[in-house]
Amino acid sequence: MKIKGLILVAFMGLTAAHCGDQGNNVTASNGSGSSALNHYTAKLDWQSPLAARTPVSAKLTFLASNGLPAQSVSNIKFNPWMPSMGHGTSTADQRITAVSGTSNEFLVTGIFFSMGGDWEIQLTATVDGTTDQAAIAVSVP
Ligand SMILES: [Cu+2]
Repeated sequence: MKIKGLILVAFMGLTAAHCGDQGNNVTASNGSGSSALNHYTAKLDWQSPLAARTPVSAKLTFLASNGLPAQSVSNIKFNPWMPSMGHGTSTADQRITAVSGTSNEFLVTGIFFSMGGDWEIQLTATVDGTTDQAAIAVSVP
């Protein structure tokens, strides 16, 4: 499932230039998504301006259905997917680490969008004992 449609990313040219295109006023598009069973809500806070072909990081926060912080979260799968084109991207450099002192916050580093456009993060996680999926829309400039 996770590697379905995975495309191999050409690593040439990965050190993409500073485009320096400040004129766009592009800000990180933070977002959230509810799980399919409404068992949890996942919120994404991008830690830096979103960009294609450059590793980016996000804080991922899980709330229980009552809006309170989830008490336990495990088995997180974080899969960037581009619905309009039916492909994912490399997740080889992704790392998910728990934010210490919390039960429901994680830092996801090394997220690599292989191209700009409309993506979604397809999440799977076991939250307070129940495994469920959520999707969070992401617009990558
Ligand atoms: Cu695409």
